[in-house]
Amino acid sequence: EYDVSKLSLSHTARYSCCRASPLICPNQGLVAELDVIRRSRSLEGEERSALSYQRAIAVIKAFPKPITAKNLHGEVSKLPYLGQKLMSMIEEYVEDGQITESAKNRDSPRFQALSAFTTIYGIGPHTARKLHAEGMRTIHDLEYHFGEKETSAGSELSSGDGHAEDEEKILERSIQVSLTLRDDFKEKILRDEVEEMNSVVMRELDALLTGCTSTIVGGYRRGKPQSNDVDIVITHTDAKGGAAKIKGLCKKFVRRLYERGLVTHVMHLSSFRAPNALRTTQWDSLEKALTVFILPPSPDGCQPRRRIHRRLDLIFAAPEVYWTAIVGWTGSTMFERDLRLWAKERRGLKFDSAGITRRHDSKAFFPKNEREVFKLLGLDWVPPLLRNA
Ligand code: TTP
Ligand code: MN
Ligand code: MN
Ligand code: MN
Repeated sequence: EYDVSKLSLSHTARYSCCRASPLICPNQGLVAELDVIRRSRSLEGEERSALSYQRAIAVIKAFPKPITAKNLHGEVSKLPYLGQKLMSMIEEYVEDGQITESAKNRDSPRFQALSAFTTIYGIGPHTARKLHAEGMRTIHDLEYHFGEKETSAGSELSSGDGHAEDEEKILERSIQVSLTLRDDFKEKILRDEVEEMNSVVMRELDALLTGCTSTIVGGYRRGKPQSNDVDIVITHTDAKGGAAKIKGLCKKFVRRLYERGLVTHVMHLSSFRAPNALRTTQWDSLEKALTVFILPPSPDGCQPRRRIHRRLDLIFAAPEVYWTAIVGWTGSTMFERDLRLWAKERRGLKFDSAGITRRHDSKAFFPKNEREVFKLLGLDWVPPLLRNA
């Protein structure tokens, strides 16, 4: 579909959305080592420091050859975001194949406990630290702690008044569900199953409303052989009347999937919200459902399927914002962050999964395909497989 050598991307660019970042890079070991330190900083709530490491890691991911003693003090030292401290760590890695600080973090019981806690969907660094401070050290401690409270699987579906549920409650239910299903959630999802889940979802949707179409986004679209969840952006093919048809569809559809036993839990269901209702900057105003999905038994019955609970994220976009939603949900997180930053700092535009707007007069733009999104942002095209910053 594209010829990498013809892309005018530069690995020395400061924004990761201007670089080519493959899934597997020539310095994978170094990346893994630095990522331990990044995770440790993030778990401790040192977000600025974590972001510095993430930027350095992203630059290394885009560096097209192995880092050695030969290029370390030349080319490598000139890359952006590699300050003195990072350079000495990279030097240590080049010499010894490991970094003292990474080893120190890896061996820390606190790091291990916080890491284990955050594998549970719904537990972020803040909650992990809080639970640790309350004396919890293992997943079993969490089970005991959260086990006492009752849980209701689909209560978001039954509250019909449209009031957003208390965020703390949403979080708590997510944690309870993830704890219960953690053995299933540990199992990676292969590409075949991702595609099958998309087919089943779209077949069900077609029975509710014809003319919808979808794109599988997230890590799958970036070429990951195994995913932790499945992310699907959905729109309607009717360019004119599609927006009206999409409105309210998310909730109706998830209720249907729930009734049919395909969705077993709803972690979170959001409709259009007031712009400030949710402070987390990464969230957009699209209708979306974060669910737990399970494939039906195979239709012919002769090949019994391993039926495992899977995390499934459904995002509904009106036709005019379909492509911005796809770009916004393809990731990676670092790529998305720099896309927004680039749009703001260099173009005076606000990029969001729910649309692109000009900052000074709020004029909205509606790109008709993915290449147009990049063109509008004044960026060279970056194929999804090279967005693994
Ligand atoms: P994820 O599903 O969290 O991650 P992933 O698909 O890259 O990898 P995997 O599922 O295998 O772990 O997020 C998918 C994309 O969705 C992410 O790259 C950006 C977007 N996203 C948001 O815009 N806001 C969010 O809060 C989250 C979690 C993701
Ligand atoms: Mn995903
Ligand atoms: Mn997801
Ligand atoms: Mn199960």
